Amino acid sequence: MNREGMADVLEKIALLLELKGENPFKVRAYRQGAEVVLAMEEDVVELVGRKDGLVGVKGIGDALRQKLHELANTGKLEFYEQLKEEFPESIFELFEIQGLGPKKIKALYDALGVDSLAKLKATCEEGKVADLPGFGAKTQVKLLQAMAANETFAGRFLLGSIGTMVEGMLETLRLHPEVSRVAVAGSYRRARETVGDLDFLVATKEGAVVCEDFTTLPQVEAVIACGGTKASVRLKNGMQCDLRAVKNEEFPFALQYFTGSKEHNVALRSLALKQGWSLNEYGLKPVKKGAQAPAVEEEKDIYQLLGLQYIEPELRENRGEIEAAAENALPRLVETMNLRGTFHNHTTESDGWDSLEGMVEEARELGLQYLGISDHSKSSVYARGLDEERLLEQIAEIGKMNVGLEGFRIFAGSEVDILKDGSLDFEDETLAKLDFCVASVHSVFNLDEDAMTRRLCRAMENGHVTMLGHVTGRQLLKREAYAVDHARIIDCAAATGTIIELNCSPLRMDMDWRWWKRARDKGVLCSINPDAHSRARLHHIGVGVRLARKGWLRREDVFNTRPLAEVERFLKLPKGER
Ligand code: DGT
Ligand code: CA
Ligand code: CA
Ligand code: ZN
Repeated sequence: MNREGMADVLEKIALLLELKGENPFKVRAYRQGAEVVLAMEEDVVELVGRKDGLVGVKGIGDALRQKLHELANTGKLEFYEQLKEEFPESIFELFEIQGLGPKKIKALYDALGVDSLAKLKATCEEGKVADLPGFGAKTQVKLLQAMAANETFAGRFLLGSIGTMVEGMLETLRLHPEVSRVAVAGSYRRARETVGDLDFLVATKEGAVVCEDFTTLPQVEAVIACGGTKASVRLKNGMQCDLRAVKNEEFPFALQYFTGSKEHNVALRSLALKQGWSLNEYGLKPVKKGAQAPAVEEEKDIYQLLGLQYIEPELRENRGEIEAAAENALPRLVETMNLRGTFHNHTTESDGWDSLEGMVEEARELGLQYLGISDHSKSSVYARGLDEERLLEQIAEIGKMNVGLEGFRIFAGSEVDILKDGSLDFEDETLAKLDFCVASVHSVFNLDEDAMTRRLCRAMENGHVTMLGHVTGRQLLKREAYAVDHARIIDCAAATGTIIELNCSPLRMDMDWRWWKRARDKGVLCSINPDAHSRARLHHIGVGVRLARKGWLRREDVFNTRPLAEVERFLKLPKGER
């Protein structure tokens, strides 16, 4: 059993225990175990196979260790098999529905025998869910909407969650002796926040061999098609995945074509036609007979011979990039290596899974110079939000820890709740004691657009609010954004000198990439924040950079590319003078 398989079993045990109403700490232990297994740097499969391999690993207690051991050695877990017997397999479908937690699922199951999506839908349509205590007509409508949303989202995956898998597949393909060039194209390469299918590309003389071997990769669950130039498979995580095998001289054209977007390609092809070239996925031909096509070895040669600057894949959405490239006016985009620190991170003080020490250790391993800690504030009770007293203790602890750190600084902050009227969860005198503050909405999502926009603007008008957190509260593939007027938010951020966060938790990617260019042009700074709830999730800053690039952001537009000394100076100044 591989790493993902083990984590999946632990995650499912957590769900079933929750459904049974078991002790929440026990539930949490399994969930955390799944996270640890996924994040471990060592070869966890090998470790688990050895008798004492996992002794002393943080987040994995004795009971969990024995269960993982059993899983690794027998491929099965008796405890899980018995637990599963108590429920039908289809019950897991219900956990995918927004607004349905274990408590509600249990009630539906006990009272109405709902044990699958199909049954839930039928039961809602019959109006029976409305009559159930604790549900009501409104909830019933919401559930129907959530099920409809699930159908529209079905089959897409989060960019931020598939990176390790994709890089692993690329790496294996690169090692193939018959392969000279490899790339992943499509929406993945363009850094769309969600990805439909994966489009791999190889240059080879032995297309049939490579296609055949591709279908035997460990990530593959089923083969859909396999021929001399193309293979199509379904991966274990449910994703569809194509491989196209082309000749070496076709590779740049295929890479350009299959990277897309379709809209970008259409515009590029019509530009080529105007210049006398017919461009497709195999090559470039003169429209008039007799003309000679120039040599193309790399993808960038195609742009160059059309008189364009090279257009980074993230920008290829036909949103002005071709016109800018023609005028030599493309921005030089921010890069991961430009980041010097990051803000908006949680610890075990609120709902994070790692201690302050652990988070700092990871940030230093990432090569950062500073880390902003912002645990939740008191109104976020579900997340064990800090009250004033606990916040002051945390500030003191951070202060003490900073003394011992060389060349690194922890910034003490708070992710302060924006209350319904736009006031904040802490008084100004408390906020004044912080190095920085992220203000976010975590409740009352159902205001109309104008009221929600005024609420966010009022928060930004507070002189202590350094940044606005996850602007729309969206959860990709799960929960729609709440209504906000982005243009007004950006204007207000510009007027008040408030930074806007690019929350790069894979589920969020919020503010959306389509708005960043406008923000940048109004002089609003972006902070690429992982909203990390564990040390492993600090690594999401990398995918955050890709979304920032997609939003046309340069190094100078991203606050956390600034070195520590500059950030310290910035945070000390009053908002209006920065
Ligand atoms: P996805 O998979 O839905 O996340 O989005 P993409 O962009 O990866 O789309 P996909 O996989 O259907 O196709 C990959 C690329 O191939 C696409 O970005 C552009 C190119 N392509 C596909 N169909 C067409 C087409 O009809 N016309 C043109 N010009 N390009 C196409
Ligand atoms: Ca695709
Ligand atoms: Ca495709
Ligand atoms: Zn938040």
